[in-house]
Amino acid sequence: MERYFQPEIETASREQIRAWQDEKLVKQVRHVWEHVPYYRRKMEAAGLSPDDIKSSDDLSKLPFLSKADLREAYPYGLLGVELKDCVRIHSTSGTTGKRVVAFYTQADIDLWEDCCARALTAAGATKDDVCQVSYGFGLFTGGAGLNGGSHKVGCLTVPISSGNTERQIMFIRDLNATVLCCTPSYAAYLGESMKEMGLTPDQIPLKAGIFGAEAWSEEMRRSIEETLGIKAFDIYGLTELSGPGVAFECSQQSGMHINEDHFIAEVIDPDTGEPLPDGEQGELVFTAIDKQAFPLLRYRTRDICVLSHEKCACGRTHVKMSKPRGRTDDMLIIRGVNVFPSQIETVLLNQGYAANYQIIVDRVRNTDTLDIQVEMTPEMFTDSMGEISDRQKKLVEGLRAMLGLTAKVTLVAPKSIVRSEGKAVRVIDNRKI
Ligand code: DLL
Repeated sequence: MERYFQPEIETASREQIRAWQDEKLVKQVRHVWEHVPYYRRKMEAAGLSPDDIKSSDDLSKLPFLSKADLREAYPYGLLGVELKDCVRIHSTSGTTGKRVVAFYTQADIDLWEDCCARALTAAGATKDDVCQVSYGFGLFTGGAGLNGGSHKVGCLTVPISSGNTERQIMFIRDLNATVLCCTPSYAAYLGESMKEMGLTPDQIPLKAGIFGAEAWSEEMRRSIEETLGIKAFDIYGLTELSGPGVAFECSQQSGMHINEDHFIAEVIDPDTGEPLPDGEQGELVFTAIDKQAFPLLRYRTRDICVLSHEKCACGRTHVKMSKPRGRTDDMLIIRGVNVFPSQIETVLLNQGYAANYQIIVDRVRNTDTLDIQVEMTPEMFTDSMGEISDRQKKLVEGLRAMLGLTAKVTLVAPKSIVRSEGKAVRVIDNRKI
């Protein structure tokens, strides 16, 4: 039987959802106009005042916000409340190594945790469950979001964070964890490790998984479900909008319901900015109509997907988004960590290399790998293995500091990386996702 965390909201009529959105949007626009000078200037430049926004029909008049705006306004420029009313930040890495910082009031955290509780409940979790939260805790939103949601549902929560696979498996078995929250690649890795230990799906107590923060295919879903003996649910979100739980999968596993009482979703043509109808693929744009501390209007996610208002058999009435089918920018997500090629380039240039490099990403035994081939300059070129190995080590360290990830670095001879006549292809992504 389908369970809802907030049935009156999750199964509300379309008219009711629309009425909430209209009312909240008008209020939010006025709030932003009065409290966020950065956005007010954008509205003024577009010749708009809050009186021009009378309902969600007027949404497309509002100017977009992009990651570039967030960087420009860093750190406090988009705050919608006084700093003393904020209780937490989370953060995500940015192209220049400068992070985007998102702020939360207590009400924002409550709202976000409700969204995560909806996701957990849709995956079948109840207060009888033991929920192991194996997303990272800290500035990353995965751990905190699902941890809060799990508390709201009343599960016995295991805030183990990511890593230390042996301990993960020990807790799953000893505490009879029934729900697992982590990135899909980590779920696959845990599954593989348990298989190697000789555990069959019926010896693994897990029954459901809530996996997101990176792209994953239906094939990967099936393989995780088989190895762990679970049903695997997708969850979507981004730091700028709170974190996980902006959208989540229900029992139908065919797209993610967007929490439309808090977020208005649009799909736009990334080139023209024109809103597109249901079923057409474009860039996902969100307007946060309830958030206080970081009230982003028409935020361009760069995620490419399709929206559908088709009736869902689960009974939920909120619009569904397809799995994101890629991004409009060059951001890579490697083991759940956002990586921009420009960050890698910064490290190389800082250590005296030229911008002749190639980034090769793959997925080996369900774990993302990051290999970087870097050309030595003619001045650096040497036959001494010791010298080369020292240089490689220094690059690995610099990259770890910048990205928070371990990469494999191979130094190659000058002029051995193919030069491009047009745009340089720096990234070769061999992952089948
Ligand atoms: O990844 C929040 C999150 C944590 C979502 C845990 C789900 C589970 P960021 O680090 O800010 O936030 O990265 C956001 O990750 O714009 C997408 O490109 C990508 N992404 C998130 N969820 C999915 C998903 C978190 N289910 C960026 N499928 C987003 C594909 C996803 N991509």
